[in-house]
Amino acid sequence: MKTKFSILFATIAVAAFILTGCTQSSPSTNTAVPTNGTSERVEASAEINRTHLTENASFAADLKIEPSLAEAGRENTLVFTVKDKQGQVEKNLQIVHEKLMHLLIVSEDLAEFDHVHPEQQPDGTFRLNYKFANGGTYKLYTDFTPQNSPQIVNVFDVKVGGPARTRTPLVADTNLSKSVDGLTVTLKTVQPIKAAAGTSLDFYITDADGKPVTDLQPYLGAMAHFVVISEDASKFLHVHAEAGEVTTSAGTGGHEGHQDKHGEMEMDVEPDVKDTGTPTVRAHTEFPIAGIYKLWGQFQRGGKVFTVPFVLNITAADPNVAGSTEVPEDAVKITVSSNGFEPATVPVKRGEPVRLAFTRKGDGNCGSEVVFQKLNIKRALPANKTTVVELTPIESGDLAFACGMNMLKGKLVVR
Ligand SMILES: [Cu+2]
Repeated sequence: MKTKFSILFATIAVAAFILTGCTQSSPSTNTAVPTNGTSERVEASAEINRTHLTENASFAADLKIEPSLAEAGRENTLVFTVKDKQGQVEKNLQIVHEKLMHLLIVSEDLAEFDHVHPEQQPDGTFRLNYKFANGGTYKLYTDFTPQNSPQIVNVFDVKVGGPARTRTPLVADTNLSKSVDGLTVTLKTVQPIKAAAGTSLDFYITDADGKPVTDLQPYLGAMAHFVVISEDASKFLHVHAEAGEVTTSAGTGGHEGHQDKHGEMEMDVEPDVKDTGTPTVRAHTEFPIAGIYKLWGQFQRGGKVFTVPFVLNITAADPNVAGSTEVPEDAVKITVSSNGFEPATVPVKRGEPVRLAFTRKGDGNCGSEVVFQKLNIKRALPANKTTVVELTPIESGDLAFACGMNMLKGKLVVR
């Protein structure tokens, strides 16, 4: 559910999750750094551009680099200071997923990715010694939650001095199966993924022997972490998943129960590691606009963090979403009227993504929304329009759906 396209957004689990035994060090999870392909040198710049990804925030971080210019290949100290609107240092931040501050560092071309955690100092500043791999511009997304505040994301553009590498073009993956250090993560989703339509992303994780992984460990208090950044780096999503519970957060404009309404993109994550035939981790999300996005999934197993990147091409929103009566060719067409859902029983294949096109005839019925309780999917059904719901049934049996008042009922029969 998007709100405004013009503003940036961020999302994260809002509930503070305090663990006393949290990891002390912040192991760098930098993904394979592309090798330097040119000898061209980038000159560092002292100018650090900051963009707010949170609307109407009462707090903002600033960033200073010590020594004054960031230089590749050596330790630079990143110093973040969170301040209120009066410019006072705000020390009182909430611990969210074991950390007071999360920092995502990506190169401008999204080829390099790192998820690290600056440490708070007695003076309230957050410091981290960090070595950039190459010269060039990096985007630093800092993510923190002051007391009595929604989660806040600021992004900083830092021009790092040093030898540049060749820009890595961002090309959508044709193979959605990725192997990283013996772990294979396969993303299964409807193709193509359409903007402005809910979609599920199912991640199947197998080990080197091809066996489903059932022993993922919580990483920073979550079963999986997802970071999604649009090609132009203007859209950012950071999600922490809780075992057995759907989480999402700040910056989202959607479901009830979310505490903040500032953003434009959301992702719910449900871990499911019980059955071999089911995805290891599932995420429901909605990409706000068409374009190329890079997604990094982070999973922990055997004490090691695996960072697995995907590049997704999100195609333009279906015209039906905007209200035409056309529906995608491959969709199952379901009408909603005072007679209920027609058809009310829809056979679907287990593990196969399916599109359901709900056309609501008139507003003289209670079908103003459709709810798949079990999947935590709820979509508005405007009158005389067609709304497409995409999902992948993962369990055999009946998968019920109903109108928001639970009066009109239907089911998918999953085989
Ligand atoms: Cu983090």
